[in-house]
Amino acid sequence: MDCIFCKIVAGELPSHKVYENERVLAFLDIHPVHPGHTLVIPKVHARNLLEIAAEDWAAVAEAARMLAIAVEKATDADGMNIMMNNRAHAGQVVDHAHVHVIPRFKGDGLRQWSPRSYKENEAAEIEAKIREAL
Ligand code: DGP
Repeated sequence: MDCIFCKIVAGELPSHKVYENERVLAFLDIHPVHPGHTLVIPKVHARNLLEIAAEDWAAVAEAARMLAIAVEKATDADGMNIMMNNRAHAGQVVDHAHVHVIPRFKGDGLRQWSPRSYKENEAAEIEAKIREAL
């Protein structure tokens, strides 16, 4: 499999590693929103959140929590975004699950998405569909 992040895990490609344990690796994003922008990945390949094993996700989520605290401290950030793109149409470029840990600064001007309002009955309908899908 030709996966960039698997090659980073295997040490075949260089990276600035900031943390690892038996399930998880965290390293600096090569194109940071701000310095300190970190990616947290499972060592075992999974394409995205929708396909990752529950145990690996639990480990990635806990590492992202720890790293949010560490990156905020290290960069003196004013806030932190924890983000994940899943599948190409949601902005995922690298097909190995990864959580972005991004320091944010007062007035940095980044916008994430444009909110909208629900139409009549729309919220109740999607609420029912989500409950049914669980
Ligand atoms: P996403 O759009 O969520 O799939 O983000 C992928 C991120 O991966 C993007 O911010 C840049 C980063 N990236 C891509 N290739 C490499 C690489 O070879 N090394 C590192 N450190 N980061 C990479």
